[in-house]
Amino acid sequence: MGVIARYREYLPVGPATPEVDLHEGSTPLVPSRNIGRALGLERLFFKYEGLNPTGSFKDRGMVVAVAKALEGGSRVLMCASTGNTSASMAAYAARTGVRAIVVVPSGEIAMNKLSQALMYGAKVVALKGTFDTALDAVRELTSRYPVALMNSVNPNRLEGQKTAAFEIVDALGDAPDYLLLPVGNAGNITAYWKGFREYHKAGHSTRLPRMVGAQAEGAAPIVAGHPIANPRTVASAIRIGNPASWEGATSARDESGGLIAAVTDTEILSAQIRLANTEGLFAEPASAAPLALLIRLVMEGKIEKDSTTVVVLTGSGLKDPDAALNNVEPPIELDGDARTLAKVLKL
Ligand code: AN7
Repeated sequence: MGVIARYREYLPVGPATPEVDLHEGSTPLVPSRNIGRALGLERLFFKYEGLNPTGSFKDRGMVVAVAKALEGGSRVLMCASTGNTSASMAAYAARTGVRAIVVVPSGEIAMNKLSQALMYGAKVVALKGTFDTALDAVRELTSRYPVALMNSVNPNRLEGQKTAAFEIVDALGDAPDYLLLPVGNAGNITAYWKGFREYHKAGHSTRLPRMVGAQAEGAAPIVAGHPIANPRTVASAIRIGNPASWEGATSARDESGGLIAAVTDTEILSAQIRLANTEGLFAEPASAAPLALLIRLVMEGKIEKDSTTVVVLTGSGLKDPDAALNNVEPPIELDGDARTLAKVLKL
């Protein structure tokens, strides 16, 4: 079952909305076995969004946005992307038989995300500049031509993405105390906050979480309080200098009593390895940013040890293996038999 079927009553869909479904959503809320204990946190969970059909949380919003675009008669879909949005849009466009055009910042997106968009049959344009340049161009074109804008400025994207908050409440029986996630274009933090509030209002939870957003230090416009012209970070998914949902992010932060802070690339990569090494969860660098922030906040004594904390792992580590492989030992190259192998391995 996809998110439209599961949460239909909370979504802007009706009898005229076409059925679209890649079995997105229903991702596991994995309890931490090791990091939580090491940090002294009793209840730490990972929302494992890398298990969505195209490997990121984007599928939740895309399925709704594509269904609504089809309902409205669109035949051409377009987005700007740091990679995951384009992969997701291309998949749902392929499934429903409409054209997909994606504009990505040239040389700035992970190869595996690009391969997804190409394999699903999208027309891919690598535009010189940043994600923000690409989004400006896409916004202009979609306002002038009969082409549907599929970035998260499309409200149907956020409607679908809010279902992740519902799932967390359904799994825990209540909202967590803290919800940590990466912030790039800021759609997801906006969507989660909307989801938690709606579900609370519907009586499914007794409380609301504090929303904690992580940006990368070289791409932290919301933390800095102004747009960043040339965002820099190893976490290419969140290499964004002027988030479209800026206001949504700061409202989520302020209304929930949360915070948005920046972590360094070193902290991101070390959190990424720790997550893979000690939990068996391989997430892409952007997804490790909120874990890096959590580690810091715990050290600073800013998270109560008995709190229920959820870290959203927004995308699969398989999306961007290059970023990870720079930080692990390469394979041992060996020409030999079992005996030499045993010796090298010190068995
Ligand atoms: C893995 O694909 O912006 O703050 O164009 O791929 O809602 O933007 C991706 C963003 C976090 C940030 N984690 O979410 C795109 C794109 C992963 C991501 C984010 C993205 P938003």
